[in-house]
Amino acid sequence: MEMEWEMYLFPYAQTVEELKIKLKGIRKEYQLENRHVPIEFVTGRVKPVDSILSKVELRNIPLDSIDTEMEDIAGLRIMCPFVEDIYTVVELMRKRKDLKIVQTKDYIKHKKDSGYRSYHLICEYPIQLISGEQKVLVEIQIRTLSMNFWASIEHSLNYKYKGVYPEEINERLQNAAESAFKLDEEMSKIREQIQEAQRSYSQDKGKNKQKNIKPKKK
Ligand code: 0O2
Ligand code: 0O2
Repeated sequence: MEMEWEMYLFPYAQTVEELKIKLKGIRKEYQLENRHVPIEFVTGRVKPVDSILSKVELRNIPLDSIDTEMEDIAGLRIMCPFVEDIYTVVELMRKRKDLKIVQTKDYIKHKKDSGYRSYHLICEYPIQLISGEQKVLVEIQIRTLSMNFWASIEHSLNYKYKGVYPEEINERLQNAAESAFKLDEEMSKIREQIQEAQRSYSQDKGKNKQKNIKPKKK
């Protein structure tokens, strides 16, 4: 990569690294507390220069305003086990004091025409440079494993067909997106039933026990 690009993209690379550590920290905290972990894994990337340049051309973005016009130069992706977890993670993000959400896109309640589902947060993240603070725009995509499976494959096909699919493939992709979402719904139902079964089991256990001494949490 040319030195100038590397310097220009440094704040974005720093943002991705910092946020990856922080988001993985959330995962660890849930694990330590023995609670259901709403994050399966986190990935991040800085948009490659050639992708930035193609988007600049496609959208007619002036080169001197890509820092405000292009929201996904820094990109984080959070994969969740269940659809409900996505909204838990969104709430966690809202409460954070180290970033500011400037836009939300709920492509789960309003899926895209392609069949794409995910929840996107566009955030402003302040990083500390030797020259002072810089606010960096970052896109955080939050999705289930199933949504990720569909999007990864569709994305690689998109590369081949440049977004214009033959009608039959288009239809199959739409069907596959619906099947992926049905899988999410089915998994959520199974989870609810298990939780219910666990609740009634622990209630029964509680009745039979005379003493149930546990250290109190502060
Ligand atoms: P990257 O590429 O920068 O994201 P740790 O060992 O604690 O640092 P973690 O996440 O607990 O990391 O380890 P794990 O779960 O073995 O994952 C290893 C790497 O693979 C992690 O990336 C995960 O983000 C990534 N990963 C795990 N499962 C999947 C998957 O199903 N699909 C994809 N695409 N990636 C996955 P790193 O190490 O943070 O690097
Ligand atoms: P990459 O890095 O190749 O993934 P808008 O102007 O708001 O309507 P915009 O700015 O394109 O639309 O943003 P959008 O659609 O909210 O989100 C952009 C990113 O979401 C894309 O990045 C993809 O990562 C993902 N995405 C959106 N739609 C689809 C889709 O139909 N299929 C797949 N696989 N991913 C999708 P880029 O720009 O493609 O870059």
